[in-house]
Amino acid sequence: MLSILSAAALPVAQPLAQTAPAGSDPVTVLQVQRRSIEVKGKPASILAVRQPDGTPGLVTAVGRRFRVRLENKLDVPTLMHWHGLTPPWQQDGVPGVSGPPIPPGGGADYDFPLRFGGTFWMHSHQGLQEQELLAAPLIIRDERDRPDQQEVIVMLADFSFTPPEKIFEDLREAGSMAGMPMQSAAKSHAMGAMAMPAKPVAAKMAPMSSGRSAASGPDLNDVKYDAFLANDRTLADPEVVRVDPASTILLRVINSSSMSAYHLDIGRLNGELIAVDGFRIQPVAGRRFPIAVAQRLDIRIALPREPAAYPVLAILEGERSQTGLILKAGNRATVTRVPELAANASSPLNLDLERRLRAAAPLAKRKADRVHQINLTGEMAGYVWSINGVPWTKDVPPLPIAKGERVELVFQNRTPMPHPMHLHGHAFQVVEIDGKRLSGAVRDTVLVPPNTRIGVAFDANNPGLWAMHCHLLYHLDAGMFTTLRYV
Ligand SMILES: [Cu+2]
Repeated sequence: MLSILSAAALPVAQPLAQTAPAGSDPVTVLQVQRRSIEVKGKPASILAVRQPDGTPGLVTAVGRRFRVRLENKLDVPTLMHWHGLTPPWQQDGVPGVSGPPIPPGGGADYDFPLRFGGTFWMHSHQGLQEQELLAAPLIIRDERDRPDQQEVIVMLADFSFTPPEKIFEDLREAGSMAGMPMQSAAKSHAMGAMAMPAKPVAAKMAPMSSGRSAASGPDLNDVKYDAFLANDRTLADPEVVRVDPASTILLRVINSSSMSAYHLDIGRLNGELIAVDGFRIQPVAGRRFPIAVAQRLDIRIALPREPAAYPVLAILEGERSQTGLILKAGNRATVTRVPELAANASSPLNLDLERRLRAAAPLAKRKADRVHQINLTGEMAGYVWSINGVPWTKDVPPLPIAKGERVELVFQNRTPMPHPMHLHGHAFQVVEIDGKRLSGAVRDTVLVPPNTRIGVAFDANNPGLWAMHCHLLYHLDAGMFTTLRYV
C-alpha cells in the first residue's frame, strides 16, 4: 500500500536557498494516476497526484519558482488547483475558468514565483475527483521551518466506497423528496450495518428563508461516509510516526475532505497554533482546534521528555467518528489502539477560535473601495446551492472589482448548513464577524456557520478571472460557486 508516510515522517531538510533566479529551479513532474489503498480490509481504487518516485505532492521553499509539469495518466480529463497559492490566473487549475482540463495522456506546465511559505495543498477541481482523494500536500518551507524541528503532515479525508456520482445523485434525490418524512437516501446509502436514527429530509432541506431557529443547531454532515482517513489510514491501522522525546514537532494538518470538518485534538500534549491556511497568526496555545474543509492548521508541539505514544486525532464535528495518527516518542513507548468512535459526539464547529485569531502580518489599514455582499443561499428542491440566489452556470457574470482596490466580501449565510468559503488567487483577512470588526487571521478559506455574517478583505493585486466558492464538494458542484474578474 502506498501511503503518504515517506513525506509525513521526513525530517525537515537543511534550510533551502531563499532566492533563486528565474528558471534555475528544476521542473518537478507530478502525475495524476489511479492507485489502490485498503480501507477497512477492503481494496479501494482511488486517485493520486505524485512524483514518479511515488512522493505525493510537492515540498518546496519560498523564493523558489513553482515549476511543475503535470501529466494526466487517467483515462478521463483532470486538472489540479494549487490551493492557497497566487499564480497567474491561467495557472490556477479550475476547468472552464482558468483554462481547459488536461485530456487523458496530456500534460500542462506551470511556472510562477512562490512569494510566501506555509502549508498548502493541491487538489483536482475537475468534476467530483476530489472525493476520490485526488489531493496531496503542497508545502512551502520558510524561516518557520527550523532544522531542529520534525515536520509531521496529517492529511485528513472522508472516504466512501460509493462512487461520488452516486453520492451526488442521492443527495439530489433526497432534496427532491424534501417534505416527505423519510430517511435521507443520501444518509442511508453507505451506512452498512450501522443503525442511524431516521432524520426527516424536510429538516435537512428546509426552505432557507423559513429560518430554522439557531437553537436547533446547524445541519451537518450531508453525506454518511464509510471511513475517515488520516494519511490514507483509519485508526484501526493508523500511521505511527516515530519522533524523538523532548523534540519539537511542527504538525501540518490539511483537511482535504470533500464534506467533513473536524476538531483536531492533540490530547495531553501542549500545542501552539502558529498558522492557519499557511499564514502566520499570533500564536494560540491549546489542545483542540477546529478545522473546516480545505483549511490547514500549523501546530508546534514541544514533546515531553518521557517516552510515550501520543494520538493526534480528528473528531468529526457533531459526531463520534474519529481518525488520526500516533506520534511514537521513543522506542520504549507503547502504542495502544484508539477506537474509531469517540466516547461522546463532538460539537458543531463554531467561531470561538476564529474570533481570537490575530494575523501576524495583517493587511495595511485601509478603507474598502468596494464591498460585495455575498449571500449564501439554497433551495429545498433538488439539492440546489447558490450565491445570491443564483446557482452557478457559465453565463453568470463575474463580480466586478478593479486592480488596486481594497475589496471586502461580506458572506451572509442564509442556509441551515455551514459553508467554508474559498477565494482563489488571493489571501484574505477576516475583518468582521457578525458586525464586530477585527484584525483577524489572514487565510484563504473561512467557515461561515448558519445565521452568520463574516467580512473578509483583500487587495486586488493579482488580475484575472478567479473562482470563489463553497469548498463542500457537492455544494460547489450544485452551484455555490461564482467568479470575480479584473484586469
Ligand atoms: Cu456549502
